[in-house]
Amino acid sequence: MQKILIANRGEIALRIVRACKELGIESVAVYSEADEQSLHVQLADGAICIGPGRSSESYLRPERIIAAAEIANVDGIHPGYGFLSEDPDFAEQVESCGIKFIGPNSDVIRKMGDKAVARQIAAEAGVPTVPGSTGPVADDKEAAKIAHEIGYPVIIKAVSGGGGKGMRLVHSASAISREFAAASMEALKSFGNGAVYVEKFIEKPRHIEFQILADEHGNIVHLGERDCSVQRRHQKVIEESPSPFLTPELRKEMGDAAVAVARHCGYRNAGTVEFLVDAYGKFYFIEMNARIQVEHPVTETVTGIDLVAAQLRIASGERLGFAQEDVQQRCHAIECRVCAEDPERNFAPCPGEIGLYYTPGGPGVRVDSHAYSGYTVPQYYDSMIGKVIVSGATRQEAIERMNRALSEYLIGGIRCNIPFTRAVLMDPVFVEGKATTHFIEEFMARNAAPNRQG
Ligand code: MV4
Repeated sequence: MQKILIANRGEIALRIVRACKELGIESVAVYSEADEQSLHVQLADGAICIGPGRSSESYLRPERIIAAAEIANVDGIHPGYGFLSEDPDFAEQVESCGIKFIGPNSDVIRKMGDKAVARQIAAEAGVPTVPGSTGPVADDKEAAKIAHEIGYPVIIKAVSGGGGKGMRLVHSASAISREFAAASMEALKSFGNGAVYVEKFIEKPRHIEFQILADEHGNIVHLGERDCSVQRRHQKVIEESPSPFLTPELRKEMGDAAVAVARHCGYRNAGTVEFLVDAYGKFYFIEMNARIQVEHPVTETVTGIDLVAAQLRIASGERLGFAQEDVQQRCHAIECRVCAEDPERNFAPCPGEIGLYYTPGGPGVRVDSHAYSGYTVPQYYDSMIGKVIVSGATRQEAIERMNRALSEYLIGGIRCNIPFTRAVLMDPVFVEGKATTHFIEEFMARNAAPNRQG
């Protein structure tokens, strides 16, 4: 590959431009009218405007992106994350134009996009899944029957879901019909597909995901885990590796399971296998993400492997060039997402012009951000404006370094979540490595202003 188009914006578009420069690949950015001043446009070798600010009229339009790719005469398209990155129809159209889609093939994206099919693939690969339905459930009667068999509480999930939409927790038989209807309705509205499935609800799990890389010659390795338990409303806040919860034995077992899922579905390129881990250390496959993820720098920092460069090499047909035993977890890494949002106003997005802007540096600190002094955060997109990634010899050193780095990060003119994230970092439950997916909720309750009436 000599020239690629980047079908994304923001920090990930910039991250891909940087990988291209280091590999001697020409990069072409696409941008909306709201992103004309974005750093990814300025740093790419070329740039093509694909429409107005709203993503439904720009970054989510396959035909505009493919037209830009044909005009620029690129060899490949990197989709980044979000937008069209896991749209199997987009990947298929790209492939049919003779352009390399930098990701898995469209059939695999389609399979993994159906969470009930993904569950079946994992089960076939001999990987533990959460007890529940085999495939989608037809109606509330079937949901009630399965819930009765596995026992309450159960969780109803959208087949096309992810990110918590179309998901309902059900505590008893009396609520199952109502919640089945609600989940199905929400799924239909959000994804155009009302199909849902049922799983046993795992209480206070940890969300631990494994990064995998697969080349086009059958070589598959995992690059260890990321613990993403610190989430707020299904938005990750802090990610780290290694997980403070995993033992070497459990890590090996889960890593082998992740590779088995990837092998069984014929996965190519970079991907992530998500697990829930319960308090006893039992793990369950839940989903596979067929894309590069926001938190990929955590894995890059710990393993020393450049994941975006690996994606580009794999898409060019190169071999991985290393084996599982060559992958080492060399340090502890933590990532914090920096968002233009106001924690004091229920995390409302805060678009607007950044005034003063100073990014942290020093030993063991990486900042991936497209922001700069004078940059205006557009209203149309996700509020994430950057990520801080730190390394440390130990988890404690990484936490202290992150606190130091966040204290240096100055973002003027708009509200951001840095003070909130620092408070989370210093919370004893997080510091002790005991955070589950319920941690942020508990943290917010503990730190809420006391009720003065009482
Ligand atoms: C679960 C679960 C517990 N039991 N499934 C959330 C989004 C999607 N990626 C999967 N998710 C979960 N699935 C079973 N069977 C817990 C979560 C979950 C979660 C649930 C409630 C509140 C916050 C959460 C954060 C991460 C995962």
